[in-house]
Amino acid sequence: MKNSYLLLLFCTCSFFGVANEVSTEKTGLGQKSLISVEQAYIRSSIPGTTITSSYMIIENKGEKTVTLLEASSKISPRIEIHQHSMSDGMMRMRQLDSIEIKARQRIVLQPSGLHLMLFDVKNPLKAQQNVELTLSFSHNPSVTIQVPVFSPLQEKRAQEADSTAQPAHHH
Ligand SMILES: [Cu+2]
Repeated sequence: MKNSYLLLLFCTCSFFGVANEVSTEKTGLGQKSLISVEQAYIRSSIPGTTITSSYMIIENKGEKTVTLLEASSKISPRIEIHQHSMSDGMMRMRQLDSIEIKARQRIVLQPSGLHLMLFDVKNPLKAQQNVELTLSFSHNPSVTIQVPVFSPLQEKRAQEADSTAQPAHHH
């Protein structure tokens, strides 16, 4: 029980749902982005740890499949795409190489599901802070967004405010 509790602390599941409407979007090189990112947030750091996670909704507004290849930020030298799943009653996660987003599809990164895992975050992330995050895609320009850092309470409130986006619950 203690091990699984620690895992949950690092990476999910205690809070469900997705966050608020803030997020801005800009693209490079004048090429039009067909990707929209909404409700992005990063969890504030748990004291004494250097790992945290980020959640958002990524929508492909185009007519072609786009693949999320990578996420990067100055605050972390290593950001991985992860997927959670239940296995033998335990929440586990594995790394994915990429996420395919089909035409007109919305991909939801949320606790207990897909998420970005940020490693080696040297300076603790505090609520009220914004973090610049760049998402790299195939067949689409990179998207750079300003992602707010949420405290557990803010995350909970955002989830309550957005009851339409309930993920599947696991018991
Ligand atoms: Cu993870």
